[in-house]
Amino acid sequence: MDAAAADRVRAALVERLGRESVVVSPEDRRLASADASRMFTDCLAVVRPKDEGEVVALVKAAHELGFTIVPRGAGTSPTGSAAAGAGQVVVDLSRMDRILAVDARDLVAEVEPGVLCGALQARCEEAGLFYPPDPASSRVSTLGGNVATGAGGLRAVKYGVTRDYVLGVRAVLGDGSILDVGGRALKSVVGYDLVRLMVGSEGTLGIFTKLTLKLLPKPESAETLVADFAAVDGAYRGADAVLAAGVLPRALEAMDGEVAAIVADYLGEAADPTLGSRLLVEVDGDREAAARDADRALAALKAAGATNARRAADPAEREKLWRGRRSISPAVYRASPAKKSEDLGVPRSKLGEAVAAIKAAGRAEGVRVIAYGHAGDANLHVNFLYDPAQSGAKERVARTIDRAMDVVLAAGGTISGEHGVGLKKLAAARREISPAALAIMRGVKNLFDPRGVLNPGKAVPAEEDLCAS
Ligand code: LAC
Ligand code: ZN
Repeated sequence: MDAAAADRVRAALVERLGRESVVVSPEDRRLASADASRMFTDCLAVVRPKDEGEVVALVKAAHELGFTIVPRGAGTSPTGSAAAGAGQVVVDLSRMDRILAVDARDLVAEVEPGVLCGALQARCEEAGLFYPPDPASSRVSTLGGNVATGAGGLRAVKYGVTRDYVLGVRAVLGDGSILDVGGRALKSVVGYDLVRLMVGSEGTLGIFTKLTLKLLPKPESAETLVADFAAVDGAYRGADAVLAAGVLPRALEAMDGEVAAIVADYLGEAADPTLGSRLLVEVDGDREAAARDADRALAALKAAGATNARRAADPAEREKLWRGRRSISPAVYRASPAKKSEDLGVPRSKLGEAVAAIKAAGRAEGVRVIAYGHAGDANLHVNFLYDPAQSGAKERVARTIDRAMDVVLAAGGTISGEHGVGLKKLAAARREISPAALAIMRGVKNLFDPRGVLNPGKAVPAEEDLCAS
């Protein structure tokens, strides 16, 4: 699309949707095109709809004016699910941010897609309720984005991931029609599970306009424990020991000592140079059950070799520990000129050896590899740090990542536990998804979005990619 055509599309969008909902300044376009993948070029325009009617009008305009649409929550996708480029209009759903209902008796919330995950969590807690999914980004990421990417997070080991809390979805499909599936019934087995299909579809099947989410009663009490180990794999052994002791914590988060040092530096705190690895554990339940589980977990951690295993001293320390955990991603960004991050999953029993094999691959290529992640669900975040100015560094990182994919796939794992495929992982996804499954996925895409206006080229490798393999 040349500059004159782009101007015509912008003018037509303003005419149809009004100045309040259409943003065309170069700065706004650049900001809305980027997500945490840092893969983007400037988009054509940004539409910030105030309601579903404007979303429908936008999809119809896409057909008539010839652009494609990139749905966007808060842009925290590390894989490029929300990255936009030339010829694309970003639909930023942040204005559709009403919590429509929090119903204690139905145990259900109804929200618009732009509600921040943390805002719903807080609202539920005020009402004695609990929305368990808790991506590390929950303070800034939106529920629409969480559902679109099938976000996981810090409490999955006990409570499951976002997918497990989505009861209903209302979405505008690629032809501008509305799909309204699921609802307030906590159980339903009627027809194919289209609700589940929409979860993790990364904006390629529909643009969410309303979500119905399941809630739980709020646990009375939660306790946070921290355990330090001299060995780099100590935290993984500690996580196993806690589960083997019959305790199911709501969080079981491991990090390398190196990662803890990077976070300490980021937060302006002192680092412990002797630390090999650290495990954060959070148990919850009624007061007595949480206290008993904390005691049992501490005993298991000490028996597994923790040099220091203790309860967070007070709510302030608890908050500090979790703030540190949530800061890992931004802290690592600051600690290295460049990083690639992978979000791998393996069967639980393979976690320690997978990390060791990936680090060995890094050493063989001279690439610094650091690891942290959700040890409870064996969902591993490995970061590959490098300096792009060094000749051959990118290639060495690419080879190390390829080797990491070999490791997890050979272990029966997955190339993404929670971040999705986006743009970044299309080649890797082709290694995991069978040709038969890919054909079905492409058929599904075609049913939901026959003319390919919704987030094209993301989430599911295209046919050309398949032929190229
Ligand atoms: C985390 C993000 C990167 O767990 O998934 O911090
Ligand atoms: Zn994570």
